[in-house]
Amino acid sequence: MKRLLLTGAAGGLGSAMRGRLKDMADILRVSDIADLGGLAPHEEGVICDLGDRAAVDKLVEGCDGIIHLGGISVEDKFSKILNANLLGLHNLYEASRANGMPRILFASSNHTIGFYRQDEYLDHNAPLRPDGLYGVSKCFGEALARMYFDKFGQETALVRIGSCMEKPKNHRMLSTWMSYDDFLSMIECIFRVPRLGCPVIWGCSNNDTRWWDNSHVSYLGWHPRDNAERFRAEIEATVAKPAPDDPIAIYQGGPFVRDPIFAED
Ligand code: NAI
Ligand code: 15L
Repeated sequence: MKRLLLTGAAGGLGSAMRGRLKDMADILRVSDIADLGGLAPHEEGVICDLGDRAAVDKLVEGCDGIIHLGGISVEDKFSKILNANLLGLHNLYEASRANGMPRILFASSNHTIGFYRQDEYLDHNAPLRPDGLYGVSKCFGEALARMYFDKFGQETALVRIGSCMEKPKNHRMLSTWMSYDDFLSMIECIFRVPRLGCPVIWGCSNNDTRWWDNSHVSYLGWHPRDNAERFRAEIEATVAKPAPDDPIAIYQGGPFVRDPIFAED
């Protein structure tokens, strides 16, 4: 494709994926509210607050695909979540509708279903059970995307990312981890498949102890290759195992289930 937009490009995942996306498009438009650092020759940078409707309209103009990672990525005050994850999503979808509806990858989260137990195996039909306001905002994003698909035909991959980082950091992430390589191959499949629709895709590697069933999206041809199991010995040697009655060890959302509702200033 000619121009691919990556929001949240200054964040943890955005920074890790930015270079890896080089061959996906002639131009990678990287965007964030935070400093984007130096730009590679194939990149163009746009500083933009997702809550700013006019700025998001301009941001999306001329893009043939969107990887939407931008937003609040952990539990926070509702006002912050409201601006970035609710208003921001609405702005993005309206901008997309006005600009030819490029295919979107929406970075949803396992925190849409964080209150399921770790001994439950879920498919995409499992009712939502968010574990905080952050998780609720991702449920909103999924519902908004679905509505734009049903009403207008806007295609979106609703990627419920588990834990996408260099390597798993604790026992829970042996189930939820997704490697950067597997995320990249998923992105390639999402933008290559002739008809995407608006599927939920569980974002985890081929972990022995994964909790999620992706068989409904076999048409994507995505075959995650990594397996967190190779880090088990290291985790067991270096990270204290939570007690079995600790919510971290009980619920799929792990520590997020214990977060309070943060007070506004
Ligand atoms: P991050 O917090 O490191 O990056 C998010 C980026 O969004 C930041 O650079 C931030 O400046 C930007 N942002 C925040 N508010 C903004 C606004 N109003 N306007 C424009 N940009 C704004 O998070 P991370 O880990 O890189 O995650 C990326 C996305 O993937 C997030 O949407 C997150 O919810 C989602 N996700 C990530 C997971 C992971 O394991 N890294 C797991 C599940 C979901
Ligand atoms: C998320 O949704 C967060 O954005 C990320 O920081 C991780 O904590 C991840 O979930 C997780 O559950 O490990």
